[in-house]
Amino acid sequence: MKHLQFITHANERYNYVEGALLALKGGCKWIQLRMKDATHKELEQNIQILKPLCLQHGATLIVDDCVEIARRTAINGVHLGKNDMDPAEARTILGNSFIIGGTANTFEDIVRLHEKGVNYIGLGPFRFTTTKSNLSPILGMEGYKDILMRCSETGIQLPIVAIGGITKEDIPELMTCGIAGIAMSSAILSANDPIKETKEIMNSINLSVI
Ligand code: 3NM
Repeated sequence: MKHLQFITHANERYNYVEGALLALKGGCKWIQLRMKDATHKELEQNIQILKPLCLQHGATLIVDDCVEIARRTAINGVHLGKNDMDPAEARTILGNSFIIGGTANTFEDIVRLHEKGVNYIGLGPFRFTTTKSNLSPILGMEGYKDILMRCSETGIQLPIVAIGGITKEDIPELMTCGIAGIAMSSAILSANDPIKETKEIMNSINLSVI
């Protein structure tokens, strides 16, 4: 599992591809192309730009929600939210060589996604964020500790990535909960120097790995 996942978002300074490129230049090895309101054509155009860039930087590229586009563009995989395609159906379409991730907010979500054969879980939100609409209930540090404990008690070994309003300062304590990595968007894109911020985040995650 790569420890930092960058979630694309457009703001007043950067479009989706520019933001992703800054994260890649900062050493991030995992990009999730998330463009909630985009057409399939716009998504595919951005994939055509990002795919070679990710390859050059040795990074994994996955797309949010669109299983068919992941298959057709032969990127690394897809991330499925709660209202997206059933992960078991996605597995039938994509086979075992694609990565399939799933969004969870509770321990029960994780058990269900585990049974459906996802490769990793995005567990969140850690705190309030405006990057995603229709947020699930906020978990906070205690939520992660409790859910990760229950995973370990039941022997669920899926990599779990924390997401939602996370900043660099949260990383050391979050990593002690037993998560495999951190997914971030606005903390990187709103930093004065997103490349430097990404480097510092990567360092902080690496230092926290037990
Ligand atoms: N999913 P930021 S929170 C894409 O809770 C996404 O499942 C979430 O961006 C969840 O780091 C979120 O700017 C947004 O908060 C992550």
